[in-house]
Amino acid sequence: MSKRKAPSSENNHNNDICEVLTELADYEKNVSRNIYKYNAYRKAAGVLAEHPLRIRSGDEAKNLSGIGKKIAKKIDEILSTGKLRKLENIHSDSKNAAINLLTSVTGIGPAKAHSLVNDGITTLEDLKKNTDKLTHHQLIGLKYFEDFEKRIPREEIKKIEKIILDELKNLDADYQVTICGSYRRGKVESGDIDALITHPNLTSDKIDKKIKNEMLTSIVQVLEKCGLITDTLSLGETKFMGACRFDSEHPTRRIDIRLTPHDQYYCSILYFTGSDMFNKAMRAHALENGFTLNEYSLRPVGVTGIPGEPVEINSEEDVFMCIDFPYKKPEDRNC
Ligand code: 8GT
Ligand code: MN
Ligand code: MN
Repeated sequence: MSKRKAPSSENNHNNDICEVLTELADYEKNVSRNIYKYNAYRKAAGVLAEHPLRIRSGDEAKNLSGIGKKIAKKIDEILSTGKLRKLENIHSDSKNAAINLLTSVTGIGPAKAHSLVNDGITTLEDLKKNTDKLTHHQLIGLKYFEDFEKRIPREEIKKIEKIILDELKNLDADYQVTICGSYRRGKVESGDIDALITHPNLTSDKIDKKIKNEMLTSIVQVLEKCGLITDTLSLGETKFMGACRFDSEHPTRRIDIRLTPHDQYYCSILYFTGSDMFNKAMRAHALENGFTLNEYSLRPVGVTGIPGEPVEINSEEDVFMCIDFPYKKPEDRNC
């Protein structure tokens, strides 16, 4: 994943309000560490971003799902004054600013950021002087901080996609690769590259952790050898997080690679395409229709509440159809 951002600003009639709510969400996540409030602000921002009209008052906003009294009041303040005192106060607190900066380094979460700030470490310069306090992941995050902040143009991801396709074809012609995330949703720029890979020989009924890990390791090795992958943040059984670079003229980019069983490929594609808010809405819809959906499978939930055997899924459309949810193309999943 990449660090969360505000909902898309393209065609968003309530962009200014969404930006404020997203900043409040980040504050709740990183500083207050209140995930409940974080989710509430993100949900409100998502609903407003999708609303086809400009909201004129808090009262009007309250008619939308996910917007209650407190957020409505904030919307009124933003509409009448163009700003929000609560956010101004948050901005004027230097501890908040430090936590925000530190959590924008990949690998540094809210808890680590708090402990660093308590140790008096508040800037990137401070971090560079205290590398003994950082994990390997955090050190790489610091090393490429400026590069990782840059958005990746679609054209560059296309070229990187081609390299991955060509290299894997040489390794084994049966590999299938899909670049998911915001790229698959048609965005002109992305925060990172999310590559999903499967192979017909890899099925969930004969999962062999060792074989899976060997497969992922050999994929990473091939991509290192050709010069694409430059650093490893973490390498697990099915998930690689790292850094890559098209060539020395381009910045170093964040790349996530996941290896998924063939029979779970479409549920995984759906999940990793996102957006995360679209996924939330789709999962909720699935539950209302008696199914539980995750990155692996779609399963019916009986009266007992215990999920049954996974439904056979051969396309993304299958998932939409099973839960009676109107199909949306990846480009229409940007909420
Ligand atoms: P981006 O351009 O900022 O990278 O936007 P993105 O491609 O939509 O976001 P991402 O963070 O790269 O996540 C891509 C998908 O991965 C999301 O749709 C989400 O379902 C899934 N995802 C992960 N890990 C995590 C995580 O830790 N948190 C969240 N919220 N989503 C995650 O794979
Ligand atoms: Mn990602
Ligand atoms: Mn992404």
